[in-house]
Amino acid sequence: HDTASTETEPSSERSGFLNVTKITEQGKKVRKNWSSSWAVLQGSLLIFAKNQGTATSWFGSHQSKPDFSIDLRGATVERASKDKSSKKHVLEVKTRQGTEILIQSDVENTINEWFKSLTEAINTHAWE
Ligand code: I3S
Repeated sequence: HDTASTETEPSSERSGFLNVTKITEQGKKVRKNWSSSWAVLQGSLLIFAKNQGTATSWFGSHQSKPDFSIDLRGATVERASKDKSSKKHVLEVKTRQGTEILIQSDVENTINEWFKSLTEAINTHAWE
């Protein structure tokens, strides 16, 4: 799993820095812990790592390993309601495995673009 063809990548592929926190893990509420993370949307996977790495060298020795990844098959994404966070421009992603995360950026357009890409990825991979 060390190569990714750019030619075949759909338009839902996206990467960038986001603020992220888990709020639920396997159906259990966990304490929020916002951190800035490099996010990569690749197929049905949303991958988070502390530092930036390119999708193609993700697992290379000098690139940081992903902290965690989210399986988007059967997941949902929505704009988070105000009670989920006091921050602006927050998305909530819920997985079929019962993990919920919040992703946030102070740049509204960044979150709008992620919302589009995540929706597209979820729709594309929903029935896998
Ligand atoms: O949903 P909460 O509990 O209001 O989330 C806030 C807390 O996680 C807070 O940390 P403490 O657990 O030390 O109080 C964070 O600093 C805040 O950022 C969290 O709220 P926001 O509204 O920023 O998601």
